[in-house]
Amino acid sequence: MTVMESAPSESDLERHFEETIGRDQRIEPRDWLPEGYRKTMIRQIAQHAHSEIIGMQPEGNWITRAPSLRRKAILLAKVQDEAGHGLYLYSAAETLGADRDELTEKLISGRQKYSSIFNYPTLTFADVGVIGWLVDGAAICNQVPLCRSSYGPYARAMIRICKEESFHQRQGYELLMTMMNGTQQQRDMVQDATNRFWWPSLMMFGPPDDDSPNTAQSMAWKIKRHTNDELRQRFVDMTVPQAEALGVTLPDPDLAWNAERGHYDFGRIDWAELKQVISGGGPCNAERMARRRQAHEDGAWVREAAAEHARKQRERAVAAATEEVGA
Ligand code: BYC
Repeated sequence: MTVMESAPSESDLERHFEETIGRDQRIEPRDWLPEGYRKTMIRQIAQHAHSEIIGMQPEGNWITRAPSLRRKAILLAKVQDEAGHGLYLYSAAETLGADRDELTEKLISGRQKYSSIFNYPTLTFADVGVIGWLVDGAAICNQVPLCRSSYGPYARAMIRICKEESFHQRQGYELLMTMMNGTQQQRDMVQDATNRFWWPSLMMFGPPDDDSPNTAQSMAWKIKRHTNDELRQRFVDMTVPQAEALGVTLPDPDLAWNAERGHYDFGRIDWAELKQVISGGGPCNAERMARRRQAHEDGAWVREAAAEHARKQRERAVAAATEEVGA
């Protein structure tokens, strides 16, 4: 006589989930997971994917006007990497049951967010360098700990993304070094771009911890490994010496080494500005969304052709199978 094993109860599954997290092991797509975890993970991964895709716009703006073939090749490669990051991330969200079309629909209808930083204009080629240095630098700070995030497909995607981000950061810094060794006009461009991007880069880490509704639960689930303020501080500490080596001034008169804390103190961030940009009122929100919508519409024929191709393939496979059975 065989003994039928009874299906695990919801509380067994929940205990198993909590124990997996507690042991610092990964949650995989085959595992049971609480609905809240699934929703949080989809929210974060989708926002991250959208950020990569929208993030192609500000720099893409300079591809046709890059000052040399070398700079153009580098910039093209970087922007293509960002498309790739978006695609890995959408795939990671699909392992949680999210539908990619739906995610795109939510982005273009404004129901899902993307990073605030991409709502600022890129006015000169120095912005390309500063985005590499500060924006990708902030992204690395935020994303290296996500390689240890509890959701397996996200954490693994992040390993490759971080390697590529590190190339992005270096190309930005190298471009700025070159400009700083150039003419006074070039140095002024770098300083101006730094002035415009410094504070928005600090905002990329999200609201302060006491105003961050998702941090506590995401830390408990080990989705996030550090709080927003911890990572922001790490970024400031890392960047100040880089600014000194570059010879630019960070636009914050309160920036000062605090020997007691072992960290740099910095000035007050304008959180009203972050709120405004997140809620659609930043300098380029409308432009970024209009461009993304247009790209989606322009791509309709590709989606239709791919769907038609898949339909024909299926039809042929069914016909071949029927023939085989009949033979
Ligand atoms: N912009 O409770 P909180 C890149 C939202 S791509 C917009 O702290 P959480 C690159 C937040 O979503 C960089 N929204 O949230 C690409 C939440 O809203 P909902 C993208 C923001 O999730 C191309 C609400 O505010 N990186 O590097 O615990 C070229 C409350 O916040 C922002 C990622 O996506 C913001 N800055 O923490 C170059 C990294 N900040 O959803 C470079 C992955 C907060 O509740 N994401 N919000 O309506 C994360 O690490 C976390 O999601 C965050 C926010 C730290 C961003």
